[in-house]
Order: sequence, then structure tokens, then C-alpha cells
Amino acid sequence: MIDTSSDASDVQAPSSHDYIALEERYGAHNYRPLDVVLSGGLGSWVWDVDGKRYLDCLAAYGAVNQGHNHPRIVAAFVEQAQRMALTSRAFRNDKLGPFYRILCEMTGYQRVLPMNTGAEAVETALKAARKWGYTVKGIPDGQAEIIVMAGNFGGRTITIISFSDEPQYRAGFGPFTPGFKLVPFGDADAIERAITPNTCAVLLEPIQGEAGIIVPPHGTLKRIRAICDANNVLMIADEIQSGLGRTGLLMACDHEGVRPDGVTLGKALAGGMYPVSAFLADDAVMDVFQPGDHGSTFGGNPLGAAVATEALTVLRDEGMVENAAAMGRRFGAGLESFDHGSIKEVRQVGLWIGIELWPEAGGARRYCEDLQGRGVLCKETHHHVIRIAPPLVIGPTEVDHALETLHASFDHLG
Ligand code: IF1
Repeated sequence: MIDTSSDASDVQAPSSHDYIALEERYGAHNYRPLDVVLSGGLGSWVWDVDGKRYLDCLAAYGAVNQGHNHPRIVAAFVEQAQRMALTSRAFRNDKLGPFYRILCEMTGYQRVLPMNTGAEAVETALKAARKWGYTVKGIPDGQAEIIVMAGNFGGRTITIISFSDEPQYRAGFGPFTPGFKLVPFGDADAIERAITPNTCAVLLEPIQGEAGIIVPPHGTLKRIRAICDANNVLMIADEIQSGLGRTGLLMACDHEGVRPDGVTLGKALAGGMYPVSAFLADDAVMDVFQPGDHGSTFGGNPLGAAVATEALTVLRDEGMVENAAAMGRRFGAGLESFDHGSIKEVRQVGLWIGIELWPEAGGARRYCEDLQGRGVLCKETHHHVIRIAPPLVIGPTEVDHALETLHASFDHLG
């Protein structure tokens, strides 16, 4: 606990330990974070309450693509926060239209439905797909089926975990929402076999993040697109983590030139500075929503819209997507020299890397803890994968620093 008894003259600044104790005392224990207490950040760097700097190789799971505290995004936030934060959608505001326009211009979709969290965008996509199934495709009411992928992660709501195959995400939270069929990730044949006359959509992450940066064989997305076209089924891509430059192109689907019928975005959509998410689609799908069908208190609020507009502008105008491709190539080239026996596989697309370890390595957590001690922050996923996803503004010297540090860690741990 922070000692508040003494007078101001000799009060010690709270230590990392004090902050950790506070979190542990008063917070739900729904995470096991690394014991680093961050207090600031700029670009690819963050620092803790003791002033130690770290190269951030997680970027809040791909939400801080534009770098921490990007001055232009901060300025947009402060300027709008001093004008107006929230109107509700009972009224209109002067920031929502410009946000819609830049997002549609950058992505090529006709319409946006704005929400706040990624899970809400996924839920919006599910509702759009089902209502399109009933009102456009003619599926009998209440019988719509959505095909989803093993290893998926779409958020933590009851419906989204209803189609998760991760036991921990489901345990204790039933009963679950029906209407989902699970097939192996990227198995186009299995998708084709799973389609029935009641199938309204296929929902997939083009590259699975939480599952450990799982990349489907090139051509898979194209095949899924063709299967959906042949069966009058919507293809919906969850690009909440893979999108907005993470893979070296604006969207992960762009690597195969595939255009889904619907796309969910979140995380970096507002630069990691404010929760803004969105479901993108053309009129044929988005027009299933009638006034009053769907929405949210904060969805489309002027503060989020202003921040997201600037976050998209800097992503585009400062060449962050192109930098992600270039720095991803540099990072990948550096990893090719890693010949440590503990490494089972390295998977990399753009600035999104998963280093999968053999079980004998003792788990990725200990590597992440060792890297933390060496001033690089990243996070394990599914026990054996070190997930690396730095801000897209990372420079060559920072990439080289990350590689040197990773080398040192593997030399130390094997
Ligand atoms: C946590 C994971 C990553 C996502 C995709 C939707 C959402 C996410 C592809 C939901 C969110 C976050 C959630 C966060 C940690 C992080 C995560 F480890 F949980 F799975 F990135 F891989 N679609 N992912 O990755 O968006 O509602 O969170 O805004 O829940 O621990 P959200």
C-alpha cells in the first residue's frame, strides 16, 4: 500500500511494487501481466515508473500501430476533447461524417457502422450477416448458420466465446449462443463441406493473432472468396488485429487481393488512443440495418471520430504501412540467422511475428520475462509462442536492437 501517513517532505514516490500491490488488492484477477508498471511512452518506446525504457514489441496487441502518443493524434484528441466528447446518436455531430469518408476512401467500402470495441464490431458483423441471411438470402427465420474457424479470437462476449474453441475462454460462461459451425482454420474444403442452404456467412481472421500468428497457405483466402461467391454466402474478415498496416499492406486480405463482403476493424483504428471500432460493408449488406436496429451510446462519438480520422490520416500520410513492410523484411531477415534449438517455427507477415518454441523450451513466458529484463516488451500466446508486434513506426536501428536482444535472450535461455 502507498504510505499516506507521513508529510509531503519525506514521502517516497510509489514504487513499481506499490502499484502492483494496488492492482492486486483492488483489481479482478482476469490477467497475469508482466510485472512492469508503465507510466509513459512515445513512438516505439515506453517507460516504467522507475524510468526504465523498453522497446514495445507488443503495441497493445496491435492497437498502437501509429506509435505511442503520436503528437498529431494527441493534438486531435486534446482539441476535440475540449470541444465535445459525446452527443449520442440521438443527434448528429461534425466529426462522424469526415471519419466515415476517410475510412471508406481508404478501404473502398461504401458504408461504416461505428462501434467502440472490437468485440462490438464482431457482434455487429454477426447481426448484419444473420439479418442479411433472413431478409436477402431467404434463410428461414432463426436458422442462420455462420461458419467460423478453429483457433479464432473475436472478443470476450458470450456470443463470441460461443464459437471459440479455447476451453479457458468458455469454461463457466455457458449456455452458449447457437448457430455457429467450427472448421479447421483456412481449410477451404472443410468450409465448402460445412455450407448448407442456411449458411449466411463465413467469418475468419485472415491471419490468426491470438492463435499465434497463423498464416493460411497463399491462395486460401481466394478460394474461400470463390466458395462464398458460388454459394451466396458472405465472406467476413476480422481485421481487428491484422488490419491497418500490421502485415505490411493496409489489410491482410490485400496480400491475396481478396475483398470480403464485410470487415471488422478496431484497435489501431483510433491509434490506440481511444476505443473506436467499425464494421465495413457495401450497401447490399449494410442496408439490412434500419433505424433503431442496432447501435451504442458511444458508437460514433465525436471524440473517437476525430481521433480515428487523425489516426488514419497519419497512418496513410506518414507511410506507416510501407514502413511496416520494409521493417518486417528487415526483422524477418534477421530472424533467419536464429538457429537456436528451442525454436520450432518462425512465422512472420509484415511487422507481425510469432516465434513458436518447442515444448521442451519451457514456455514462451520465461523468454518474455527475460526480454523484459533486457528492455524489450512482448507477450506469449498459447504458452509456446512469443508474439512480436511493434508499432509500425519502428525504425531500422530499433529493429536491429530488438534482434540483438532476442539473440541475447535465446543465447541465455537456449
Ligand atoms: C484480451 C487476445 C489479441 C482480436 C481480434 C476481435 C478482438 C480482438 C482478431 C476483440 C482482441 C485483444 C483482446 C485482449 C488481448 C488481445 C488479444 F490475446 F486476447 F487474443 F490481440 F490476440 N478480433 N484482441 O485480436 O477486440 O473487444 O478486445 O477490442 O481480451 O485479453 P476488443
